[in-house]
Amino acid sequence: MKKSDQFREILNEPKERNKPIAVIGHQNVCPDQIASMLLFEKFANNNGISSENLNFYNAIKGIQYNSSVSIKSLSKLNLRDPLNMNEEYLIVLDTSSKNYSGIPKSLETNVLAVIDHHTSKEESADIFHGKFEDIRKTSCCNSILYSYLKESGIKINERDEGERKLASAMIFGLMADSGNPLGLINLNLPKEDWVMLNDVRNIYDVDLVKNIARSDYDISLLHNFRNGIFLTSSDTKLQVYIHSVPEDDQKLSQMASVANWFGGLDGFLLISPLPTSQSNDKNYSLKGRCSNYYMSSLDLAKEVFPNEPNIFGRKEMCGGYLNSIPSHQEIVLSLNKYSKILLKKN
Ligand SMILES: [Mn+2]
Repeated sequence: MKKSDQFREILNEPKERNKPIAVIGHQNVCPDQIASMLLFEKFANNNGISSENLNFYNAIKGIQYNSSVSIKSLSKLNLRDPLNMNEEYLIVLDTSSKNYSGIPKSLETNVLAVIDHHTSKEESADIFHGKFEDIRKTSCCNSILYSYLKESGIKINERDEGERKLASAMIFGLMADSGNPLGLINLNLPKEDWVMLNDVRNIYDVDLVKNIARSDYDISLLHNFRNGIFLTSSDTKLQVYIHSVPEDDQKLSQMASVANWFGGLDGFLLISPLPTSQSNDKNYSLKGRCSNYYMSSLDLAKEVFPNEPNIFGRKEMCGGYLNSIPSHQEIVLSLNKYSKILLKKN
């Protein structure tokens, strides 16, 4: 039985009982999640579930990308606070983590389906389980949702403006989640992503994507790197940059992404001193990025800073705080060590 058929079957109960379905993503809404929600809505509509019976939730604790805001404004999605959730049926998209989704504890057993592309997590009490689970190692979640539409013969209508915006959101989600604006030509992309990309590449609005991208893919941010120290591995493209002055948190995130993308790096760690107002025992802010399909920015950060307990994140992106930083020599040694692990995997 096809995944799309299994998923359709799961939706039958709320459909027949005419009950609302809560659709939840992860906190710090990202472009991929918005595209995934919109694709779910399209799939549900095509299967006799009206949008009035779909409630979308998102715990917005911060902004992951400027583009999330722009992508959200493309759609009519009304994102509610998960604290107000009370539906009998829940669909979780783009995360498998209870904490990261922010849903109330009392509703955890109401999960019908979990669809996610973050596969690295080990089994723990924090992981969602539902009657239907589709966790695949794709670059973005919206490619998985798109595969259900494709299997069901549901097309994106290029003559419809809303659908062109949807295609733009899908493309932007892939760009952001594949860790690179060049995600669109990344040969390591899994099959689902290629299929989606190939189907919508003539539909999405190039100018729109270009405009949205401008804020997050601003190459002039590279000028901010004039006042620090770069430490680099000898045999692969891994780099640590130690900035000399405190910066606004979102600026740091964008700097890390831009350096990683435009520097053509596999992995990049940016360390910046915290402003004295923010630092207690924590003295530095850390941002990690990677665009190599076979590595994890979180693993890299843990290799370079083995004794720091406050580093969190995932494959493409991690962050956290450091109490102290090792000597430059030690950092380079760690980078070289991780390079060797990486070379073996590749
Ligand atoms: Mn995603």
